[in-house]
Amino acid sequence: MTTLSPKTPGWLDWYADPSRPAFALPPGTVDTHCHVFGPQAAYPFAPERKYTPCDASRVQLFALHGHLGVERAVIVQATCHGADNTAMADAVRAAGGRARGVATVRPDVTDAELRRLHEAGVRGVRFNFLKRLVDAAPRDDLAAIAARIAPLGWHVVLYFEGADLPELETFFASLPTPLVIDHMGRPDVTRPASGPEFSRFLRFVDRNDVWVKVSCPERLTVTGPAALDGERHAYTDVVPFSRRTVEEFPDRVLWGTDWPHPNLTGHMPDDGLLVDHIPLVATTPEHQRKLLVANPTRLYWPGEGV
Ligand code: 0GY
Repeated sequence: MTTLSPKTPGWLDWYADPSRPAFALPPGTVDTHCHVFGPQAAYPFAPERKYTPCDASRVQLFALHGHLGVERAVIVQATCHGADNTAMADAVRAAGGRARGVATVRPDVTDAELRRLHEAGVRGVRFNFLKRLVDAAPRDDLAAIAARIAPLGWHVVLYFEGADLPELETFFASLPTPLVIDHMGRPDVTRPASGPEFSRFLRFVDRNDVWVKVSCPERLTVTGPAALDGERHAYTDVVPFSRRTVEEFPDRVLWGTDWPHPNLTGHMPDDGLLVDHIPLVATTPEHQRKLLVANPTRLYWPGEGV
């Protein structure tokens, strides 16, 4: 019998009983950023991982999506599984065409493995620059991976801290694929959304073939989930950043839950409240349709003609 590793001390489990959102997601809504963790007994975590999470299975993910009204998903490989994409790829296959995947691969990945991942529904790889999550990978390795996946029509998902963009952006601009940026490039939301740091980020988006996930208000917030106006409006300090992004790039923004919310230490969000955050960010039905349906469908299910 395999011994299961205990969770990282202080680990917060995902919210077991999310509220029903007041905002009705439009038909065809895609959650472009969610993960599965294990279950560990079936899909062991990677030895090089930096945290051990609770289990968060595909069955639990699909149940959450049913509850919220999400119809399709992009399941992003979580760092606790390293470059073993089995749990993610099995989840994508199990969704029967209603999910796509984003993998983690090493430079020595074989063509056969890339083909197998593509057949499962994988359409991108993720490059992660957060030292608390992964050891740094040589840029030559990342460039080599990008060159391998470009002919498949895949993209590169980038996860980095806003403060690191000046040092990374030349490298990002050299990559031969479309780019998808996680969580708005993690801005410091105590600074103004109209200030130089976030403006630089948006200039980078403007110059390049870049999509932006306006996701993770619960991770970026400093003020927290308090519903300041007595409505179901949480994480209001993040709104100026996400709203500016949606208004400047309505055709290149994506939304995601980030379920099961790895590594949050202060609080675990109610996923229903995260859905009710959307109309604060995309304030018109047209912007909501683009954010939730049209843009992710174009990126992950091209050919459907939305
Ligand atoms: C996220 C954010 C985090 C973690 C991971 O793969 C992961 O471990 O993505 C984080 O800790 O900020 O996007 O899920």
